[in-house]
Amino acid sequence: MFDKFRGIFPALLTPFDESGRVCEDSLRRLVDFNVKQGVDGFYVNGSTAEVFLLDDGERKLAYRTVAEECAGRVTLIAHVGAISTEKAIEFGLYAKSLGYDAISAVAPFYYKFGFDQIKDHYFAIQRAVGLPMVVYNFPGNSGVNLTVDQIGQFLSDDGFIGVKHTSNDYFALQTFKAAYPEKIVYNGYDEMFLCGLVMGADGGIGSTYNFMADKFIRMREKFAAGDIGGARAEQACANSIIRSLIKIGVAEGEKEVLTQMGIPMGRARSPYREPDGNMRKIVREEILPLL
Ligand code: MN9
Repeated sequence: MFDKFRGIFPALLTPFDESGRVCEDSLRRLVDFNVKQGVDGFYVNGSTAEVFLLDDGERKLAYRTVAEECAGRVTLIAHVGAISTEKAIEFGLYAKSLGYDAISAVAPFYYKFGFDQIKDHYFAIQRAVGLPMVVYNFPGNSGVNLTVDQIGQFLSDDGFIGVKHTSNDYFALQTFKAAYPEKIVYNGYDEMFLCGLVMGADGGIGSTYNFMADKFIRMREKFAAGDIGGARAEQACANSIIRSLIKIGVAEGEKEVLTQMGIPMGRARSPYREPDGNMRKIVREEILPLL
């Protein structure tokens, strides 16, 4: 019943033009390029989109542009996460009006809310918006550490269809799958996608998929066919690229990769760094040859 939520979902980047505004044309090209690669859907306005560096109008423009360009070709998940419950609901209702299939939200961060407050936040968003919700578990960046039992309190509810698990804790990932086999578990760290598959993930939501979804699609196919050596080779190639990205900054580097591939992405917003000669050289010499 959740089939359309399985598979490879790029967490779309947000392209900017030379004056720093959201570039609709590049966003459309990025969407189209990925649909043609065979992705199963998109995760829109997630961490990779620099979502907390966008204003409300920019965020809505991205939801709208992606929905228009996709025109029903693939599944769409809108990340609506915000510290404010009201804001998250506003984004969720907007995404719903555009035909999105599901919403997702990172836990409200910075103010160190207790679990009761976090739980109320999620349920209020899901109930008000009325779309299926994917919990975004990203303790490394949000600073919010939810226990497996706490995440289970969401997964046991019909309004919640799964979890995007961006964590090294693969025991937790397997525990979600064991307790809620019908729900969708997305692997979050691309460099460990194969670990996620081994432990039962139904797919992945990732940033590097923006420019190398084909490797992750093949990894998943090879794993499903029992070709573990082949799947490991795909992961190894992806990881050589990710190691180079980490040297230059993942957010900055991913934009430079796509720019050099012919889809201009602009620079990541400050405080992210502007691309310099070294960044461009690493992308050109270490990353592009492996794509
Ligand atoms: O959500 C992404 N995390 C961030 C997942 O963007 C912070 C990942 O796709 C990582 O960017 C990727 C590289 O570390 O695994």
